[in-house]
Amino acid sequence: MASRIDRNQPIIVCGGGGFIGGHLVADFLKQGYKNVVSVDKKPLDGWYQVHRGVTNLGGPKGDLMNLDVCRKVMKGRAGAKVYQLAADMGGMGFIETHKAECMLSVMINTQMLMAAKEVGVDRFFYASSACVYNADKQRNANVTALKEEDAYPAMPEDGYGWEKLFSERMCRHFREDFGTQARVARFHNVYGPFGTWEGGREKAPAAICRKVMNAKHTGKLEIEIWGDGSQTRSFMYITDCVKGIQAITNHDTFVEPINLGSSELVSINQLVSIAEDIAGVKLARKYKLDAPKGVAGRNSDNTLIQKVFGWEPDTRLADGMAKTYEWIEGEYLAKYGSGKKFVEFNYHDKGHDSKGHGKNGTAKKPAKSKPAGKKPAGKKKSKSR
Ligand code: NAD
Ligand code: GDC
Repeated sequence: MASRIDRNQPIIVCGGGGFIGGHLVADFLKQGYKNVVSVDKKPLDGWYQVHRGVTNLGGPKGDLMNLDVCRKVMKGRAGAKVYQLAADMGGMGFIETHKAECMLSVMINTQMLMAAKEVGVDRFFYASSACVYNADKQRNANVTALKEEDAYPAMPEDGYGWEKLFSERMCRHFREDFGTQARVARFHNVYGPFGTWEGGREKAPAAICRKVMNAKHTGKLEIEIWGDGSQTRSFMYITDCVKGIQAITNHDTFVEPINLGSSELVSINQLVSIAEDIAGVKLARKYKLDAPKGVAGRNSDNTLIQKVFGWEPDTRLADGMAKTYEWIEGEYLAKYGSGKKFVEFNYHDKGHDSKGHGKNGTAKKPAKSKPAGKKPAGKKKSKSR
């Protein structure tokens, strides 16, 4: 059972200047939604995608750490669908070194829930994470895929995972106590074009693409891999994520947190091989054993999403990585040319990445407005970071 489709219904995407939010906005425009609001604390020139035909609230007008801003965003938008993706987050290099900043995202979640409750919304979607799962279930690279019940007893990822688990509970209690129709998905590592690929917040798929292309373009045919490369993950392509978010949000009766992730388990070494094949290079591998590693193994058990939705994310990793590599290469070449100027980010250097900017220059050059539903730009057109 899915809620009625009304293309005049207000759609509010919090974190719309970010990776997943930007794609979600694009998808609503493609479907013909007329009343879409995209909110992000970054000024518009820092957004990955800025879409025409949308109310774009960036900078201080989009800073959801401020309750007044949350209320202004919701004002006059009773009956909206709210997609809460705004968070201060990143890959392992960021979340292991910025625990307090990750936990402060609780303010965004709390205040957006309060503002949504005050006006009355149709749905409140919350983007949780596989980082909520109990660490004891992820101690082996040959991991048993995580089922939804494996979040308890609670022993999530320190900092970021605790915040996500707490905010999941808050969604539940707002639903039970106040009737706010909250829905929660636990994303497993999402990748694709128009996401962070440098600066310290990037996750493994984008980082590995960048490192491989940097080796290729500089001719220094080696790669530094964090950990020993045997750690395993599953990676979900962005289009699958966007589809899943909407299915979960629109469901009338299924309200519990649910996995949204691929079940194609790979080691980080295999991920590197995929990127090497795309680039047509073979690199000498150096392993940095003291780098942030996170859990030894993590995979998504998709039994529940298959049962309830008759579907699961299914883009093959090699296909999604080829599209991701192509987009990042366009960005990389536009910014660094031959790649000789590129300096790898040091994840211990907190001063640099708290704004998502790396050593390679602070000015992100974002894409100008892209028409709704336009495919991610290729090498020449895209200017986003
Ligand atoms: P992202 O960093 O690209 O996007 C998040 C956006 O939130 C950023 O643009 C940021 O500027 C914005 N933001 C931060 N603080 C804000 C504030 N105070 N007010 C308004 N906007 C603010 O990240 P993403 O990959 O698009 O992730 C979206 C959501 O999905 C996040 O909640 C994240 O925790 C969750 N998630 C993502 C992944 C993944 O692999 N990408 C995995 C699990 C969960
Ligand atoms: O950063 P991430 O993709 O996050 O890292 C996956 C694995 O890849 C880690 O073991 C990491 O050490 C390894 N790795 C090897 N080299 C590199 O250059 C690199 N950069 C990065 N980033 N990793 C490298 C993520 C969280 C997210 C989110 C998802 C949910 O954890 O960071 O915020 O919530 O999980 O699934 P990962 O998968 O550990």
